[in-house]
Amino acid sequence: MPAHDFVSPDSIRAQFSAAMSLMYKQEVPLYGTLLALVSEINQQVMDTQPKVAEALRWTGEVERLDQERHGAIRVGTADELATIARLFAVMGMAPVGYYDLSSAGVPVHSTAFRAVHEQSLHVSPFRVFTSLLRLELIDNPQLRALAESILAKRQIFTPRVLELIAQCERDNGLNAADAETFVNEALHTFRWHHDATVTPEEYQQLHDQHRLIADVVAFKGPHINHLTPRTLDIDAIQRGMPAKGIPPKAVVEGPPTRRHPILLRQTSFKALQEKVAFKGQAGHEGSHTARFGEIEQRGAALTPKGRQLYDTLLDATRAALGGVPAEANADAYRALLETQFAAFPDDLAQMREQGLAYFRYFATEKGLAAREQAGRPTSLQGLIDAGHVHFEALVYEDFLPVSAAGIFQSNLGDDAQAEYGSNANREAFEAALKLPVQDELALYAQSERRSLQACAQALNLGTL
Ligand code: OOG
Ligand code: NI
Repeated sequence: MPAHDFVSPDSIRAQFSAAMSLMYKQEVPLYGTLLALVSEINQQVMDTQPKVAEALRWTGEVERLDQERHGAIRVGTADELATIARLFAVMGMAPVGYYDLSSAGVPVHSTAFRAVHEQSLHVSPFRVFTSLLRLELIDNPQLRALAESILAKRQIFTPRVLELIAQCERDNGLNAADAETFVNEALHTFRWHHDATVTPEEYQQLHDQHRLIADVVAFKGPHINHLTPRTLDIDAIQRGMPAKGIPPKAVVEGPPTRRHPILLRQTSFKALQEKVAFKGQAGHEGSHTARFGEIEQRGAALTPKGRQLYDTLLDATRAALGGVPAEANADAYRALLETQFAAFPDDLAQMREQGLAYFRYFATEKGLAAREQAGRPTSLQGLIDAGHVHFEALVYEDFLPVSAAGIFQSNLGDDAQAEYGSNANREAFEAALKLPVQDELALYAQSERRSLQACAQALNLGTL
């Protein structure tokens, strides 16, 4: 089949993202309520904050905002992870970043599957935070063996999706009809299953070890556990949730409110109690809590220097609070966060001059009009000062689950704190994945570089 009959991976991802959102809306009606609130608030921000709206127009984020989602799944075995990677590759998603969550008391390590090029992200920024269970961190050999034997028996992919993945790898693409089938078949892997694969006793054993282990092992597949839309004002969301009958967690995770947001701020509502049918228990139902709602606001991607400053200020805030942020100390936490983060400049020019964030550069009308003029500025700073080049922060496309461990804890229940120490093992993760994970910082730097090259070309300059 000629290549021009193939659907682009970006378009398959866009289709899949829309299909996933529709499925989740049916599975979790509260998610639909949340989407309505997010879209209401985003519209308000676009209407009342012209500077924010203008920045989003420069970067093109205004066009992707409505479809922007991240999902999260947890798989049980190395084979499942490697096949998930092949499935996501059909949709142009690659593993980016390595996250060790054992340090946050969760026995998994993770990556984020996402598009890596800004043009692809523009078409569909859909991401899936994907965790692999680490049974090797469980020091109960019987339980480990039980979990392994249960996981060895399940197949989380439909036969047809496996065929289509292989076909896509062989032919280097899928035509429109196959792409549509692929999307529908792939969706099955992420569905919620009311029927557990274990008896109530087995479920209890798994659950007693860690709630997350039961969530991964006791079901037919890695149901999507949340699907998160992007808001332009998470404080307004946090305030607006109770009126919609959605109780939010006590504090928003991440940096404080700023004029120029950085990284990621997230809030969530508690996991739902789901009815579950266990094996050998006809007619009776148990329950399981796994799925929750999350909302996020995204800001500038930080350089290593910016990230270090962020981490230092967040640590100082936690130290000053002298405890975990919760309902009782939420106001004190917010005040401390504000105070500490006064040391992080809230001005794009300063953030750029101090090398704290990554940026995107654009040739302006004025710059284009002056491109033949003798004596015009040719250095980046000169062009910026003369208004020939405009810049905006590059948006953070990744995650902060360890520093936002509050999301995990509030959803696992406060009784579920576990200690695994710090057990980062990227090599083992990549061996399971059968791929290296990409370095997110290198991707931001490349994107910044490409925008500078495009500017130089548009302005008829050698390099910038
Ligand atoms: C993943 C949590 C990570 C985020 O937004 O940081 C995540 C999980 O609970 O499986 O989605
Ligand atoms: Ni999330």
